[in-house]
Amino acid sequence: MTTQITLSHEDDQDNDTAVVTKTKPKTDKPPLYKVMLLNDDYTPMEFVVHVLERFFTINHQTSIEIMMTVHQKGAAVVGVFSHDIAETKVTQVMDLARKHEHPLQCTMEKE
Ligand code: TYC
Repeated sequence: MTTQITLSHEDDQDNDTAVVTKTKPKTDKPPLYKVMLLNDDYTPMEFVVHVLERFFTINHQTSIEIMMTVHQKGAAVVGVFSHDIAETKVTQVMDLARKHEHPLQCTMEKE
């Protein structure tokens, strides 16, 4: 992104019109995405715990707690990642759920 600045009359020594072009440093951080698990009535609790341990590297006790939060509240954020990593996690969860014929839903959303 560039910004053009037209100098005011006082700054313009030769009473000409000067244009300065600045280049903005590219420091914008990449956006992050929340990955969420949604509750349903059929996916076994043990399967959800397994998914959290396997794809999100969450320990057994914490996985049980997160699974119970989803079960009771309807949804929970299970991790925050770059766009590509979040997309991979969602695909991994959805593929395994489909393979086991569970209706588990995993979604991502910009933070
Ligand atoms: N509600 C499910 C049950 O009672 C368990 C469950 C938890 C399902 C979390 C999905 O993301 C989920 N078997």
